[in-house]
Amino acid sequence: DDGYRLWLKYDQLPDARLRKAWQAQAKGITVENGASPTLQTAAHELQLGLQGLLGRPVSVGASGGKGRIRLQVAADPTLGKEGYKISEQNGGLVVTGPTDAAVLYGCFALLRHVQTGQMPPTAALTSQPRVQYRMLNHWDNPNGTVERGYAGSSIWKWLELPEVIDPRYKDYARANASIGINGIVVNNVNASARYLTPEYLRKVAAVADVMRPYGIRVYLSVMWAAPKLIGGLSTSDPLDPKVRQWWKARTDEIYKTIPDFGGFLVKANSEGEPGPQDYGRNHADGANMLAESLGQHDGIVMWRAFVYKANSKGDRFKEAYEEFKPLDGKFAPKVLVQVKNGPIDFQSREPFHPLFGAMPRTPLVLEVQLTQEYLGFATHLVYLGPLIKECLESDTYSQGKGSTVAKVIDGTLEKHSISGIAGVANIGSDRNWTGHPVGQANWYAFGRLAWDHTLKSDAVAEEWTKMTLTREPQAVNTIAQVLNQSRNIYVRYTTPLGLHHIMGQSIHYGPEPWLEKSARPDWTSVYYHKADSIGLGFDRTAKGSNALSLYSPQVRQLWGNPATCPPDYLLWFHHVPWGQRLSTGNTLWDELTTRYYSGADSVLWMQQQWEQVKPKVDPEQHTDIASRLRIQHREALWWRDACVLYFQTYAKRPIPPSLTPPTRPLAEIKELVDIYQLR
Ligand code: BDP
Repeated sequence: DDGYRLWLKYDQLPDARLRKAWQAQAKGITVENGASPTLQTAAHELQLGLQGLLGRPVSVGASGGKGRIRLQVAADPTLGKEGYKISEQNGGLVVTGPTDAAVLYGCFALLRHVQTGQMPPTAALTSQPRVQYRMLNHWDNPNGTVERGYAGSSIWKWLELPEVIDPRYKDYARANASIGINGIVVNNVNASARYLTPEYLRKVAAVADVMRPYGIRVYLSVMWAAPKLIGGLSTSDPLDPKVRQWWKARTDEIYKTIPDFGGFLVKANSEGEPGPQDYGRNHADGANMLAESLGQHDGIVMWRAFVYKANSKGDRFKEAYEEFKPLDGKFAPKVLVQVKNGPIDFQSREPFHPLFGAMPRTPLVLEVQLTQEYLGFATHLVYLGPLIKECLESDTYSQGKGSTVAKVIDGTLEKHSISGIAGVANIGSDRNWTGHPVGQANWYAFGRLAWDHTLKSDAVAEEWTKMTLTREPQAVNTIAQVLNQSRNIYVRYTTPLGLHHIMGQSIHYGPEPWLEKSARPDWTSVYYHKADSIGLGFDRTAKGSNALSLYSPQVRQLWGNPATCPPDYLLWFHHVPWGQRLSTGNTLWDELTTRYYSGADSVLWMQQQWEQVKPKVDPEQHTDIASRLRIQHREALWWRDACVLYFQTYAKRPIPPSLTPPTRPLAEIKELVDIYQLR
């Protein structure tokens, strides 16, 4: 098994009783209400899946009859626009939904039900998405490279499009539709203006044609300076009438080429990208101009809040908040502001971004990263379900207890009519799509949680495992446990207790806590960990940068006191003396070293668990993951030794006697980093 089929594996159900029960219910598929491309797709997907799972032909047609599954588009106010219902009517199953796409989602849900070994439902199964725009963001470039992509090159073959349609595009669409993703931004946020040229729009349109039957709309990241770069104008000032006119004409052109175009994603005035501030305007001026250019078209603007000024003397943690909070209420109705889960940048654990709950008048999109930029690329096994859930469940207290990030972004807290969530894709041209086979679980979990953020991440892990790796209950259990622990394990051997941003410069791989100089101070490690002879950690209380003041009083109170601050966030907010006793009973130094050691040891535990399931998993997949786990252990030791020895130069304390001190000196490890970074 080379992993290409992802979780859409429809191998025959081993349980004959189950097969029989389903066979009686699924003799054929009847499509009512004509045959739009999406309904046809739904019927075809259901047919494909059922034939595989049940091991016999399933016909598709317009006629009825006993034992056939009926697909039916029917108004149902309880289902929203995209919700589905699978129920029994007159002895047969009916998949209904108010739109074609809803029926498609219902078909995939039905397949999931069968594939995870459940009997035909006795009560109706209904579900509707809690978030409206469920987006994958590709950071893919015209030349086929992928920014922070670790699974080969881009799946989009721009040079060959629009004539050559790689069959992968359709398989990609199927996978996304099966988990409810309904929008894709095809290009990098560090955008090339090229995508707005007629030549490229034709290419993007060809991709959109493949996505459309699967209910997926295509979006573009835009380069702010496009009017200058490709429009021949002398400015990109959003308030300049010529610039406005240029965008309006461009947008109309886009909709002529792609009638269901979704809209724009914008990174502006961030990390050197141009933006409205270059002309003395603000983010709202820029976003509103683009929203205006969309006119009557059914499109949106997602404006990113990932900004931090060059040469800032402050704390990077606060910068997006300081720039965006004052703009709350100033954005046009079609604008959503897209905010990363945490205030710095996709670290292995971050407190939730203080903008959540702080911009009640603006719909906020939660952006999470599936590509593991700071989480071991495609080498380390890290299941991100728990990370995503941790953010969604964080309580902002913005309207009292229970004002979770989930309720902020699904629009229920502030009663917004539009809502969105975005995952930065981890997909590439590798045969198995994601490099690490478990990367597929992150794509999967994102989609499932985007649809319904109340799902439990461990239940999603189990579901994915059953659909992808094995159906044997004991093995499913073992693998799901590994998945569920994996993120905490990664945090322990890299950045325990709230350490952050101490990784290798630029590449963002491996440890480099000693990094003191970079193009900007907030790209170094020492900026964040602040190790000295007294202790470790970034004081963000009122005595320090006071970033804590950006949160609601309840959050501030909890995190602002080192005694009540959860150990996982401790060094995010406090400079803690090495000898300070923590709630765990250990001193900071002992706790830190113990976590580094137990994290690295836990990778051995993961290896043992993986060995146990060997007879139950495809051999090719098993070997691949086992090999990657060996790298992971070697690199966990690298992180452990690097960090323990480096911080020891400040703490000047012995490694606790229960742990075996590293055998290699710090100097040797520093050289290792140089080799990795090819410096
Ligand atoms: C950082 C990445 C950088 C991205 C940037 C972003 O290092 O490559 O361009 O985020 O999100 O994580 O814009």
